[in-house]
Amino acid sequence: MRVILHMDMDAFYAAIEQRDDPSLKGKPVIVGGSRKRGVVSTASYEARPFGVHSALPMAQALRRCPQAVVLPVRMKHYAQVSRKIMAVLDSFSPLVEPLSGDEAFLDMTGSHHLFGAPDEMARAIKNAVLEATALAGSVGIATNKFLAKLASELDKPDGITWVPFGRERAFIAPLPISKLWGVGPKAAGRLQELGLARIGDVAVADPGWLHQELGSLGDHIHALARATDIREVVCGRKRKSVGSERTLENDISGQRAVERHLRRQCERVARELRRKNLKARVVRVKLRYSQTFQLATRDGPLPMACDDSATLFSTAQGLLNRLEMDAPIRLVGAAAYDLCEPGQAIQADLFAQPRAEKHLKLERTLDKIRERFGDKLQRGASDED
Ligand code: TTP
Ligand code: MG
Repeated sequence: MRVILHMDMDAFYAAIEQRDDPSLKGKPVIVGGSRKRGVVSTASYEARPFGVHSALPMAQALRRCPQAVVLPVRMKHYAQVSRKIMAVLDSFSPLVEPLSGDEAFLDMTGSHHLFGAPDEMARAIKNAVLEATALAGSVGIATNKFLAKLASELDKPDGITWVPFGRERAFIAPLPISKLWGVGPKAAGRLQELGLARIGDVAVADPGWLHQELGSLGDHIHALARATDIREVVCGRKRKSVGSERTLENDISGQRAVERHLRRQCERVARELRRKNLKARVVRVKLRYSQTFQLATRDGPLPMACDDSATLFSTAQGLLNRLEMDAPIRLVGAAAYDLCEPGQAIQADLFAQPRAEKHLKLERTLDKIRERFGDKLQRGASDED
């Protein structure tokens, strides 16, 4: 049995600002873009009861909470703090997987000899981070990544939630389906229509019917609702990814334009995956806003380990719902994570859909053509990683 811990810092950017300027402590603080046209990056817990949250247009945030102190994003500074946090986490386990600047998974299996029971481990880690950075975070502990991440959100801020081993399914059953990894607002609406409101409803639903109604998303959420998630914490080494992004000559905005660029980046990522003979289980979307220079990212699980652009793009497209697209955007990117070699990707074969297979064949043929004749179309784009 594994012991997986997920730590996520509380109101990360805003908490750093409050730490650096004690006169802001206890006050509603919003970090984000300009007052007129920007979006909220995050809000301190004092601002949240007013309905202020990440990705909300700043103008709206200020109508909801006019007394808030608004501060610009100091990305370099936050990145420095993030490195400190990760260094502390590294001292607790050789298996630490940062997910973003303020959160990471730790595989603590077998560490009870060193740090005691899981809740004591969590307390020790929180204390060490607090000592090093004067910042608080929340921790979830469980037997897999999905549950640990879900748990870390349940008692925010400054909480520890331990999902009792062996009682995982009962623990998550009453939670709303939106807590399932990969279920955005669109998918949540579809699930509601099917009469599935809570995680427990999905767990007891017939898997054949779920697949029929939802395709591979049905398989995916059925596994999660039954508290199974076999993804490993990616060990010590740097988390591998394949990414492609492009800084645009002219700013764009609006869903259609973003999707056009995103599709192109997904094609490039898929091609690189195939070249390296890898498949991915997670896709990430990246947008950088022109006015604030802020980078926003969203991750989502792929319905199966894959290396075709159609699957990457359809999942990436779903993630856009959770990003601001009306503000001017200067960069669009996609990246693939949780990489594995095709042999490891048993799920891909189980759930492979004929259409994806056909499309993949076509993409492989195109790869060969590009190998022989070069790819004039791609000139000018910049790669990452
Ligand atoms: P989160 O961990 O999602 O949020 P948070 O740490 O501010 O608050 P919570 O206590 O709920 O965890 O994101 C970490 C940082 O990433 C956040 O402080 C600001 C940045 N961010 C954005 O810039 N845009 C976004 O849309 C989100 C969600 C986060
Ligand atoms: Mg956080």
